[in-house]
Amino acid sequence: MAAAAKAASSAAGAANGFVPRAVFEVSASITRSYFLGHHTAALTSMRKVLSNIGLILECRDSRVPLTSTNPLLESSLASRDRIIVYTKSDLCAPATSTRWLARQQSLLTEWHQNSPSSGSGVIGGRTEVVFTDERNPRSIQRLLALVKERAAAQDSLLGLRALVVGMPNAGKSTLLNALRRVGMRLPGAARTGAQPGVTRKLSTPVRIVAATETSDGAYNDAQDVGEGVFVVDTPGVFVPYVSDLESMLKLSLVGCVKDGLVPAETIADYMLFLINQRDPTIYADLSAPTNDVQEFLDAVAVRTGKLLKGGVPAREHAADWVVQQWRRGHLGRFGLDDISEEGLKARATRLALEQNEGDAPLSLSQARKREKEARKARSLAKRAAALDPTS
Ligand SMILES: Nc1nc2c(ncn2[C@@H]2O[C@H](COP(=O)(O)OP(=O)(O)OP(=O)(O)O)[C@@H](O)[C@H]2O)c(=O)[nH]1
Ligand SMILES: [Mg+2]
Repeated sequence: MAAAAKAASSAAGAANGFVPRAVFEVSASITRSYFLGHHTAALTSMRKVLSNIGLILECRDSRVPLTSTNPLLESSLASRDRIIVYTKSDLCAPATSTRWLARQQSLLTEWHQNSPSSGSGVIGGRTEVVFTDERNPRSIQRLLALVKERAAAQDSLLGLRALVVGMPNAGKSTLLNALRRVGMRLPGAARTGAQPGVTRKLSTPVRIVAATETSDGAYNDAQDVGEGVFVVDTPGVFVPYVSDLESMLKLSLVGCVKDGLVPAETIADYMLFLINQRDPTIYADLSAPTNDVQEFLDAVAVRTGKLLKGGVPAREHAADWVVQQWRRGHLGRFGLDDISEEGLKARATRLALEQNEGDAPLSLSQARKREKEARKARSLAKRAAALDPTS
């Protein structure tokens, strides 16, 4: 038996009696704000160009379709038609789950169309939902077909300008490049990267669909899209304050906030908790099933040679590495939000309650105030702990 298979089988054996944690305990003091200068500047620039924009392509990470909603973007850009693009669909389910993905798509479409509190920001026009995987040209073609439809419906000689928006690291620039690659057979025009904050400014318009009429008077397409379709890339914009702790963990795990803001070990622990609820044999090559993150990270560090002087496991390094592995789909491909009928119902009830209780999205100054208060409480708690001789 090969070593990996042997390890997997022994871990599966060990997993037989393994009971995963039912709840994830986390300190309420983790940072829940990540609103940077360029996020505010981006919103201002978007509002300035909005009069020339006919369509919003709002990107959300398909692993967190509900949690990666940004009410700030919703309200700032609410006057335009939009298509909600659930990016990275290859990471939210195994490649064989095409039926499951189709069901998710129809549930989310229904959710956006029927629920006023769904976070679809209901705009003047229709809200369509598309799942994309940048490496699957078919998924990009489906989106392009919808975009062309919108361009033809707007019937402008100048064509259509679309703004691609979303949370940091949602895959906006990658989507723009994929649309250009499939729509124009041209190489990418935008810089992309695995960390949030790669795009810092609005881009110049990038062509993704050719003009209907070519320079020699011939016609390119059955649909009249005038001068064609152009897309403007934008920097990712985070929400001013995340009131729900688990949402902050989810957004950190998918890479929407800068690594380090929430400690790497906490994110790795949350990932471990989620994997354990599915199938602890997913990490059989790295560790025996465990609910103890330190034990897990020590095993990962030993297995991958991440050791400090004297052979001490480099836990933080191991935590960073193992989270990257999950983000690349090497430790299971699954979503973090519950997109079942019951899950969506529960979400709608919660949103309605929050709105009734006045816990609606915070304004920027409210959010700053709340973060300042939280920081003050954290430092007071630290000082009190340092003074307490029993601690
Ligand atoms: N697996 C997978 N990875 C993707 C997909 N789309 C984007 N990514 C990855 O996600 C990361 C972020 O992509 P970007 O396009 O830079 O994200 P962004 O939204 O422009 O990020 P900011 O400009 O920083 O806000 C990169 O590592 C991409 O390779 C996808 O469909 N599948
Ligand atoms: Mg970008």
